[in-house]
Amino acid sequence: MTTTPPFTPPAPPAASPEERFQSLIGAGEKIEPRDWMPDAYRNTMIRQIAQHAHSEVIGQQPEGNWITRAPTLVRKAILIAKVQDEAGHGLYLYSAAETLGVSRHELTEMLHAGRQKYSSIFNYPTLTWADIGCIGWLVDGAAITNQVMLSRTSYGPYARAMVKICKEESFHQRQGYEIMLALVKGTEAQRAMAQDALNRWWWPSLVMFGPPDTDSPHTPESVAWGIKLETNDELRQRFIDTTVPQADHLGLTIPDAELRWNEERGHYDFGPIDWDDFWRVIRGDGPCNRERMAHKLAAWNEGAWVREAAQAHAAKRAARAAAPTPVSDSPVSDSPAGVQR
Ligand code: FAQ
Repeated sequence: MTTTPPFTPPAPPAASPEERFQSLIGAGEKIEPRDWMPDAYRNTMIRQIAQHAHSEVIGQQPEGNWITRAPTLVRKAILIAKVQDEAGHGLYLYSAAETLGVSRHELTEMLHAGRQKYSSIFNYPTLTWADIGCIGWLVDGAAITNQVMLSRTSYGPYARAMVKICKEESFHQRQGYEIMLALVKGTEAQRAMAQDALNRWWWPSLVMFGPPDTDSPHTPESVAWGIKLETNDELRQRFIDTTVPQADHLGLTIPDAELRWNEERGHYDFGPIDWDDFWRVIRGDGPCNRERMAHKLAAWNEGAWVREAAQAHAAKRAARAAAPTPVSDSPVSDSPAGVQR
């Protein structure tokens, strides 16, 4: 007697790497460094994470300018901690970019050669102490609005870096707002200083979100790939809606005569942004572009001996680790017991 073998349905054709990538994106799951990804996705992630890292590093300069002049010892300690946090953010972000197959050194060289950018916002001067308040309140405020969204972005290492960064940025935002609060409760001259800083930082903060969606070449693809979950204009609107009541609470006036609540839209309407100025700053012609890059390059060159020393130390440790285990009882290292040099 012959028995009919049980029916086995044919295996579905194996998903191609591209299909697997798309299905991960479609399911809202993360793309991890070892996953296949299209070259354009990899390049966009490298560009964006590197630009973000460079911004954190260059972003130390405007506030670093006030460390020696902070009005009290407590303010000085807080500012030093904040500037140090920004350096740390740069390091997490360079590490996230390195998972895409590019080294921090290469990225730094691309910045220095003008082949990568940093945020336009750091090309404005910090003229008074109120500017430090405005950087925390507005610049960190805008950064968080964007970064809370990026903590859900599709590239795993970038999304995870954002979680820690956002926690620190919200402390930064509050310390900036608290500086503004202290100033508006102060003398007439201090209130005027706070208003003057708001006048100068408001518009540059709005363009941190990038060009309008209609002029943003990367937005369509970045939305399709889950890199951006909201567009530049959507985030800019959210920032304005959140910040206007904060300015009202401070008793300060946002320098936009057309700013008013639109009941129908459920958002604030705002006046036209000077996009020519934005593109001019991005192309290198803002008030402080040259100064920022000159300072960055000087710090890089002056730090060459530190990098060389660290490399020599790493090479020495690696050579020691690779050396055969000594057979004699006598110690071979000149280090005190238990101390690694
Ligand atoms: N500045 O097509 P899109 C911080 C460029 S962190 C300079 O819209 P995308 C913390 C853009 O790269 C602040 N360039 O581009 C802190 C592209 O250039 P390409 C940094 C800008 O990438 C606080 C071209 O214009 N945050 O503040 C800017 O889809 C206090 C076309 O634009 C991040 O980097 C700009 N504002 O969207 C530190 C967040 N906007 O390709 C110290 C991560 C656009 O021609 C003190 N980045 N461009 O070379 C992002 O979310 C996105 O990259 C956008 C731009 C939203 C910035």
